[in-house]
Amino acid sequence: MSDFVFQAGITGFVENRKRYNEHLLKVFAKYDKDSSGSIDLEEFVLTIRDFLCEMIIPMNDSQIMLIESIARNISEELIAEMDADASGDISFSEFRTAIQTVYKKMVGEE
Ligand SMILES: [Ca+2]
Repeated sequence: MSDFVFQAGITGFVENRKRYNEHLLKVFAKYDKDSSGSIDLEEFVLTIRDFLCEMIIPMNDSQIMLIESIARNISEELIAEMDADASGDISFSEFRTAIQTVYKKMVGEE
């Protein structure tokens, strides 16, 4: 199920921006668990955890715990960075930027 996020990262680098946007809106809605229209820290931790699990594929519980802790660090950092109005959560456009930032870090592309 987390391949949604992974595909979002991949699709971000192809030409079809409209399709990417529609796809990412679905991802956003999926992780906006309380349908508040924004992603808060806990929702974002889940997003990033799934994203990392797609790319790294944990082999055991301690790796899963490590990924969760990394996901939390990344999420806190990114939300602080993206959240211009300090509301504690991120909008769709902030979310899109955040996903692309994580993806670029993971694949080492600029
Ligand atoms: Ca929410």
